[in-house]
Amino acid sequence: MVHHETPGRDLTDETASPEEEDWIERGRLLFAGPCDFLRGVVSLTDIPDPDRLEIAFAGRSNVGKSSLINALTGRKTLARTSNTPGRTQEINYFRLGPADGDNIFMVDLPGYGFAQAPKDTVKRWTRLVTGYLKGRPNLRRVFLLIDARHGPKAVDEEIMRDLDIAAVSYQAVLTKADKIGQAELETCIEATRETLRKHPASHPEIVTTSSAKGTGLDVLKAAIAALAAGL
Ligand SMILES: Nc1nc2c(ncn2[C@@H]2O[C@H](COP(=O)(O)OP(=O)(O)OP(=O)(O)O)[C@@H](O)[C@H]2O)c(=O)[nH]1
Ligand SMILES: [Mg+2]
Repeated sequence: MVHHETPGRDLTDETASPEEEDWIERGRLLFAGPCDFLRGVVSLTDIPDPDRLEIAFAGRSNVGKSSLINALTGRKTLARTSNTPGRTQEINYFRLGPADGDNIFMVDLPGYGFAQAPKDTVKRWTRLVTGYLKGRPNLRRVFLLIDARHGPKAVDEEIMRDLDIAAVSYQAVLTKADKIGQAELETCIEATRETLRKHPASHPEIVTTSSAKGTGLDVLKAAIAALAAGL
């Protein structure tokens, strides 16, 4: 599938190829179907069996992981969100697709890099998240969320290094694009591209999103549908 990085470009417009349009439609259907919360995991010993394909949303605390899951599924309260960083404290498992048919695990991770939390808490979350990211055999892709206002930070690069070493594929997703102008957005895309160049396991295409405005959701859904189809 060919993606384009033009900010805010809608792949359903006249420049989308029939193949792209097909994936957009498959993504729409996938996310129009059931998505159920399965369980929150606080210890890797409680993690579900890796018996199906899995994708995960990772990123710094408050970047918008849970909001993006809600926006993708069109359900405002599926994943809990908050203004206060550190909202998600567990590895939350969602089943995307019918319970009795083909489905995948979609995972909402606790954020990393939350400096204000107590040291022990930060350690526990970091251990949980990095342990998960390095040791999940069915993890097909990590969507690494980056706040479009700030661009990639040192902690994001640490996670990228972990994923490179573990050979886990990941793709950068810029969030909160509604909060900045076009020029700032382009600067952020360029900075992100520059960072990704240094990281072999990264997917070269960057998806720009806004959960608030719905920007880029169709592109992300299409990418997930393609992964779910085994591509
Ligand atoms: N304007 C705007 N605000 C957003 C967007 N996405 C998330 N937010 C806000 O950002 C804050 C954090 O969102 P969450 O989805 O809870 O972030 P998170 O990454 O899950 O945070 P943790 O669970 O703490 O790691 C909330 O106040 C959201 O309303 C967006 O696309 N646009
Ligand atoms: Mg969250």
